[in-house]
Amino acid sequence: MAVSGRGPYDPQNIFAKILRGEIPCRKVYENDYALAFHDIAPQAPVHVLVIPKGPYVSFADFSQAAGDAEIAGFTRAVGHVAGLLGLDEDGYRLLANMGVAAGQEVPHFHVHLFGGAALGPMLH
Ligand code: DGP
Repeated sequence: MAVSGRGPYDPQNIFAKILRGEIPCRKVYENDYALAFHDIAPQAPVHVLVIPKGPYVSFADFSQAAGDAEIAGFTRAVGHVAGLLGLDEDGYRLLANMGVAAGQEVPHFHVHLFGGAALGPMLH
């Protein structure tokens, strides 16, 4: 079910539990500020989620409240993961859903990274 992209951070959301190690994930990469892992319901041959380690619901939260080192660390993680997965040459898609209109399901800001095939015009 889609969640509001506004409001307080819920520390019981599923990605918070993954960050705390309470729920397993298939990790792709981690740095001080970000964790990347395979999506549980992939919509492309490669479908990875990259999440900041801090408590942000939306891109608005992240871009306003995170520190410069965190924004840099997260952004670099996204680019690094694309390279790690060998997607730089053929290309890939980044997507982030915010709030009800976009169908955001997990209220912890995250970027989807899709690749490994010719992608249609839109993916969730
Ligand atoms: P969004 O609609 O942008 O909030 O997408 C949330 C994504 O999170 C969705 O593609 C499925 C994925 N997801 C949900 N629960 C889990 C989980 O427990 N583990 C992993 N790896 N992915 C999950």
